Amino acid sequence: MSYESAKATFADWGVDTEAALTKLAEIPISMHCWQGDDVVGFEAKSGNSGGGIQATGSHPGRARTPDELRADLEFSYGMIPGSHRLNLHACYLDTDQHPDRDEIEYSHFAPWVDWAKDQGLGLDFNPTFFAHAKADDNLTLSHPDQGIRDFWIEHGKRSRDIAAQMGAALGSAPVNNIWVPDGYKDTPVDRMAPRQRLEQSLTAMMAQKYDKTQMLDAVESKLFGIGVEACTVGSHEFYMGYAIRNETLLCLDMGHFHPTENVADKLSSVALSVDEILLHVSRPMRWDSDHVILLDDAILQVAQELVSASLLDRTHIGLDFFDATISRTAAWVIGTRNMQKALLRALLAPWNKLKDAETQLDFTSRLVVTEETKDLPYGAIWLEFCDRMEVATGKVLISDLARYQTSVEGRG
Ligand code: RNT
Ligand code: ZN
Repeated sequence: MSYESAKATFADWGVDTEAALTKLAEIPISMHCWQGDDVVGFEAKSGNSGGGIQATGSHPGRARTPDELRADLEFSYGMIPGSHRLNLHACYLDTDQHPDRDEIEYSHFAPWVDWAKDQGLGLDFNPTFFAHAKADDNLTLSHPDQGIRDFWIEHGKRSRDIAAQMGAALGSAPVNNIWVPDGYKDTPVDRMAPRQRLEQSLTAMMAQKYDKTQMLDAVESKLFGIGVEACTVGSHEFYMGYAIRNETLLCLDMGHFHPTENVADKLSSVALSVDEILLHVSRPMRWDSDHVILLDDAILQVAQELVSASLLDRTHIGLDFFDATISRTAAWVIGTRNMQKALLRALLAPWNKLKDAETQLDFTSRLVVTEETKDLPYGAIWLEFCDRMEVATGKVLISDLARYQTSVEGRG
């Protein structure tokens, strides 16, 4: 179907496709660097990522250096319509020096900032509280040992400072997201003490205040992880309360709740108590939280809530998945485009009709409209978007992705 006739079909439902395309082009997605190298990073060490977030698989082509990762990112952004952001983790520093986590400085990330400037990308940042000898107990900011807590507090302080300097250099405030793996494999006898220690460490770490135009603090909860099945110190209730009391962003990772919980349902509730939200869009599967996102119901519902509840302006959309069994670049491209496709569908919904029906308790009409509009020609609108943004679709996309993957397979 041509764009013009699809546009007329949507107009019939009272939906303005031009407005939807304009809006979609303005929504940045923060693509996570760690899909490109299986969460390994560029520190002088080998081994797995630790903290229960190991990527599995051995598909060829993993980026081994910052230059390889940037090349893969450039290719991937070229396949994604619109202009976006890069979400960097502190373990992805780019320097010949070997600073420990409590020694990192802005200069170790300056090449990323120069590159982001050159590419027209915004940056986001994350302190790395895992994959380190001082995290081997699965306790960091809540560790009973003051020395270990101080080490991680220093890492967190430096990360915030680095993020603020990145923000100043790029004129766009990074979200600095804090996730710690802290928890217990078996049932603890004291859940209060570690939570008090985490609270105190966070307070010490965030004592320095930064303007919201420089950087934004976010905190990320989790239900459980491999190795911390019995108790996660930074639970949802812990960080929800923390974010409200301390006016930070709350990060909702879609893989960090019980599988029957619906993260889309949480957005409006959370938005009544916190100013801004960070999303880690992910796809949980059984005990794993990080499969590549599909255009599935969970993603569509999150996008619908962002549009229906007018939350786009105060939600930072970040992605969080890693799959080492497939092309890393294809995973980025398909996952990010799926987030955009979900947003496009949400922007193309006849919200007035749906909300009117609901207010009048006419649930029959609501059902008929949600189901009938599933047949609308979203594909033609997406093709038009990609066309205007000059990115490939369909068979060309498939062959471009395959060609790039072949070109990196010699990396070993
Ligand atoms: C882990 C969290 C966290 C990480 C990244 C690498 O469960 O989701 O966001 O995935 O920091
Ligand atoms: Zn996450």
